[in-house]
Amino acid sequence: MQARVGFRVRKIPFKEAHFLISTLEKRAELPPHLPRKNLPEIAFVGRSNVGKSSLLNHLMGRRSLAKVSSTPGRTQRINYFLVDKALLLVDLPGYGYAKVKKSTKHHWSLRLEEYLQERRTSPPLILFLLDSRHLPSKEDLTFFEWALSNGISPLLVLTKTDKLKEREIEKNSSAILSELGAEKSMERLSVIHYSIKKRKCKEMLIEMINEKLWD
Ligand SMILES: Nc1nc2c(ncn2[C@@H]2O[C@H](COP(=O)(O)OP(=O)(O)O)[C@@H](O)[C@H]2O)c(=O)[nH]1
Ligand SMILES: [Mg+2]
Repeated sequence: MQARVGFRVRKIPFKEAHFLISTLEKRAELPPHLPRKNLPEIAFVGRSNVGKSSLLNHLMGRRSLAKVSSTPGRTQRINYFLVDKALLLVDLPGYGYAKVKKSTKHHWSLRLEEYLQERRTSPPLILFLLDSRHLPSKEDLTFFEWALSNGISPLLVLTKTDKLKEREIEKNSSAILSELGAEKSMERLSVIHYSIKKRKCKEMLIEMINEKLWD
């Protein structure tokens, strides 16, 4: 994935975003006015309520670009956003919300997999969100293994760190990484401790995304 202007790699500043399309379809037909085809994609993956939509809004400095729901499990659609006319952000349905009917849960995980397998660009940059207060769920572990075995090394975002004390963040972060078996894949894994209440998190994430996109 290279976006070069002359010989310089272009940095995406995450300044401007607009909603493109919301789809239940297996493969989204993106609107024809895209600047070009095969834009790099950044997908947000994680269980319902982990903070995917909040992160997307925080990153773009918008209050309600992606709908933030206090009722978990509401975002069933795949929502596409165009950023700086240079990449697509993809807000995927969350998985693993206990109160959802089993058939619906199955449907969601299937759709996540479909998106990942049928993506237009390869591979997408995946922001894998985990709540900094909890150990990964079984589904988190399954997803992580699946990603690694498909050659995708997600950028790990530990969310809601404002709810923890500094030393708890470190402690939980080690426990989460160890649970993921991340020692084995350490060199490929980037981790960020995130809070939508801290501005510097956003700037750090933008740096990390740009590094990942153009390395
Ligand atoms: N304190 C705090 N709350 C957060 C943070 N990120 C998300 N939340 C809250 O977590 C809930 C779920 O967020 P949402 O973005 O809808 O999660 P999604 O289901 O993964 O899209 C909302 O009530 C958010 O306000 C954070 O960094 N700090
Ligand atoms: Mg959401």
